[in-house]
Amino acid sequence: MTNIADTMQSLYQRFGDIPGVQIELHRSLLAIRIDNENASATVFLQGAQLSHYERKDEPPIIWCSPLNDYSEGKPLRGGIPVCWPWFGDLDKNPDIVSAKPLAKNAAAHGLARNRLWQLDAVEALNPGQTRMTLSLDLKAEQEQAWPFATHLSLEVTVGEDLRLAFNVRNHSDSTVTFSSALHTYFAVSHITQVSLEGLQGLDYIDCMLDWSHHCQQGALSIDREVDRIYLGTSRVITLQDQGWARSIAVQTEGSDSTVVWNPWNEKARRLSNFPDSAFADMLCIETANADQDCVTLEPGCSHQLAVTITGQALN
Ligand code: TA6
Repeated sequence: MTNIADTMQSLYQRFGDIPGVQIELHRSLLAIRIDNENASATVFLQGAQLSHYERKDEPPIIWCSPLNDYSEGKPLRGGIPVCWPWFGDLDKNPDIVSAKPLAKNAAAHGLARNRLWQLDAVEALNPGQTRMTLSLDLKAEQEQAWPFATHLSLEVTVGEDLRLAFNVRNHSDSTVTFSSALHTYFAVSHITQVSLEGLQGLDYIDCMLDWSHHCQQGALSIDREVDRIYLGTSRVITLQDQGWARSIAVQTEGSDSTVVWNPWNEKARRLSNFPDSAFADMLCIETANADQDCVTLEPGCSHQLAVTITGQALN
């Protein structure tokens, strides 16, 4: 197990000459910071977790908690956690999810966000766009909860838009099924100033109402704790923010489910690394393969879950 100093030196040797690339150490976690003409972003090797993304001279698009302590093995609160090979509470997943009979007392949102990924490539595509690729190889014999040889990769493209493409390739001899999500925490001017367009008419599972099914009527505004899995969401969802006079388009690939979550005040007080008042500053719109939208892969097959996040001024 190489130590942090060796890893940091190796990353600088490999990527330090690329314009706008910084290698950062936040307490015990290494991160790559990208700055280019259009935007800046930070991605941690732990969990391949993007923590920050903002465009020049604009309020941040991604929210990250100021209470994170950046300790090893503890996912950051905020950013875009990669949730895999199960989304949320494993016991709430469909029985077909391969980890269910294997993982006991499993932590929420799977194992990928707690692992140390490796940085494979950083490319300055042009002065305003930088792409980095991270990967994680899981060996069957090392994973009690997921004993299937699997290659994960995450491609992050930082520019006028932000795009994450999460790829899972099944290198085992078994057919496997997983659920997953790119668990995006969006920054908002104030939770009472925002609404979500593009969900109207969709079926959703309301996790606050015993996982009962409902149909979304019109745009979604948030005035309480919301924890919903929208189904059939292969269209664009738009976050309208009147306070910052902007809209954020969330376009997905390989996903037919989207989770919308805000803890509101009560749950905010119970959450770790989450300021009590921060429910007003964020809204999760999570690009997922959740519940019935879970993914089954034959040996040798792969699946890509991707999201493109585009901000524009409200006209
Ligand atoms: O995606 C919504 C959710 O499952 C919520 O129920 C809440 O638990 C949130 O994820 C945060 O999960 P975490 O494990 O990061 O605290």
